Amino acid sequence: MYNSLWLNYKKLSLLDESEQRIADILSNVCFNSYEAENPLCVNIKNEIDTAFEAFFGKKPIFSYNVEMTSGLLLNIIKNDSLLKEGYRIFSFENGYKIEAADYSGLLYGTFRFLELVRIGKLTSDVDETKNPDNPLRMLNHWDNMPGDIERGYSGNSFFFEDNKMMINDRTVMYARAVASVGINAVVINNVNVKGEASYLISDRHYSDLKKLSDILNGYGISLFVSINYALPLENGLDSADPLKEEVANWWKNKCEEIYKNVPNLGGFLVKADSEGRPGPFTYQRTQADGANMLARAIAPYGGIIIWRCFVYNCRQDWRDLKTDRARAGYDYFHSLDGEFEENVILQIKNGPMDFQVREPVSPLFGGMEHTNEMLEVQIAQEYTGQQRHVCYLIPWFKEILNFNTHMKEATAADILSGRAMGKKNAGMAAVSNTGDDLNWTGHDLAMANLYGFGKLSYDTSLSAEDIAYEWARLYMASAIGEKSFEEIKGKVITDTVVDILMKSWPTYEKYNAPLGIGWMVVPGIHYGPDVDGYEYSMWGTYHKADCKAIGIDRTASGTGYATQYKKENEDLYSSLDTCPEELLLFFHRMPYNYVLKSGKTILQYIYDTHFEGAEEVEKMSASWDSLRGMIDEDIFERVSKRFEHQVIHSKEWRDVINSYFYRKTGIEDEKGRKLY
Ligand code: GCW
Repeated sequence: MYNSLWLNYKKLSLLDESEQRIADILSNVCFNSYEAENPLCVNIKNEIDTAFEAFFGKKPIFSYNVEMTSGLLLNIIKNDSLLKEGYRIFSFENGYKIEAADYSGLLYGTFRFLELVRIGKLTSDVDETKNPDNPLRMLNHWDNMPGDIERGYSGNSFFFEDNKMMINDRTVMYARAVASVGINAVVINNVNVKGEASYLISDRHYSDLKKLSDILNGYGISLFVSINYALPLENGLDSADPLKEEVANWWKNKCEEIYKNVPNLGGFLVKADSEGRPGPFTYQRTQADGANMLARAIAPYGGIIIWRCFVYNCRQDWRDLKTDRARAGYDYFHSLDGEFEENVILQIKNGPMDFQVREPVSPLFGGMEHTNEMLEVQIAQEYTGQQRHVCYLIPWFKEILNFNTHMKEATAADILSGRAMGKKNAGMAAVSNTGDDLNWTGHDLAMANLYGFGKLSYDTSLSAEDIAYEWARLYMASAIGEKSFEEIKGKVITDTVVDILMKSWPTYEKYNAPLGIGWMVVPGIHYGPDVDGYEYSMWGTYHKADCKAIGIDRTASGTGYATQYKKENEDLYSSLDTCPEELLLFFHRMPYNYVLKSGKTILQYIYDTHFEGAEEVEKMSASWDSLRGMIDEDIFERVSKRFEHQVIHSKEWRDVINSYFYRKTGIEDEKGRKLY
């Protein structure tokens, strides 16, 4: 059982004349440049049929490749303003047109058109032209072939079960939904490639891969797989040394075999030399040696190697006070700038650590002028409440995109879109938050991250608020049935949901690890507070709190991490006057009595934000309660249950963190609130 996400079409109310006019116009559709054999064309037509049947109670009359002067007209055209996968939607006297330079663009235009109908924005002067900002807009699924999902918080995999692939109607629903927000590439298996997953690229699974790839291609999506770097070792070779000819040849043959069977495969995603995964370091080779060897093998087929920069020593001795894990990505990759093949893209996590609630943007953005780069964010909320706490991440992604790297004054968005360096292999990837739960994302409000990531990766200029509004309107306010938006108090619904979403990340941050320090989670599961959980471990994630101070000096006089940025940013972070306070403890070791700009000491700030955070969750929960009876009952109940938990769990966070610092310092809360 699964729902249709934000494609949950319902009959439209058609209350007034203008709505009736739209319905009349849309009863005729003319699809020019229609190719009956092209799956994209067939799917575009099906999308229109499905939606219009739901909206108006009947399918439209379709005509193909004829001159028509009214109705909805779809057309492939060539002009300067429409680029690859772009579209234009506009009205004319007797109808609407959707134009694009290719069929993917036409599909995106169609989905957007259907959204405009549903959110009441199909006005008579509509004119929307969009070209995607990012060439690759990708989801990374960490699904394991037995069916579980690494860091999965919404059930099991819908791609795999019992070491087999699953391809069914849910696969199609998935493809439709993610395509509708602009996703054009997916990796279906976990980057930790083990067991049967090593053999995903083998005879055992080729025919299923081909089948899946065909389905996805029909929605403009290319299929990628994660691979095991040491695969030659499992196939009779005694080495995976990237500079050995026999290894390179093995991969060449492998790629030939793969592409014979799955001709449209997008390429490979590789996690090498990280957290126990094999890689070129075993053979004293560089990350570029490894990536390039694979890149050459896959290049003849147009394939791409997406090589992750999440490389660090995960067996650090906590007594080693010099090594700073935050430095690792840059230290390993920076000197390789310009050495990667054109079909290699480095996939870089947004921050130097690991998806914490707050981190600076990785210095690799802006640190490698001659290398293809893409961003990796995580909408699976591993460290941000695991889809049990509401945490809408798009406002944060916006901050990341807007970060000025000071490399040619390019923002992160300029770089990962490829436009700053004139690259065509670039983009954004998100570790997916989907599973086989009925609502796909466990928490219904977590669905806004899936929708939002897609929308943002297509158009990085969208605001987090607008995205939240449109999602809330589609998923909750437009999906209740035949009543009009006004009648169902649609504005109350969308205002309430948007307000909750927009507050959720700042609130989560308040009761989590303070001021950019990160990592105060229960080791392994990464859920719930455990301030010292990782403090004496080998993972390199230390806050170093004692009775006087907390934080890491990462300036030039400390670990030197800050020096990995361009000078302007190094200065920004290194000076206490300019370092953004939310990152203070990431960059500086500070005494608890240091006074912040607000006039509060760090300690009092910690107490205050943790009390506030927990209070804000209660308020969000109450505001959700106010929607009882107004929205779909199942959605309402599911979210209410999650809020019940979040209210309790945010207090747990509050009390554990506050008590920790109270006990370290012995200093009372100025406001006399209960500390333990
Ligand atoms: O965040 C960490 C996770 C691991 C994950 C790793 C990675 C897939 O805890 O579960 O492994 O990052 O990104 O490779």
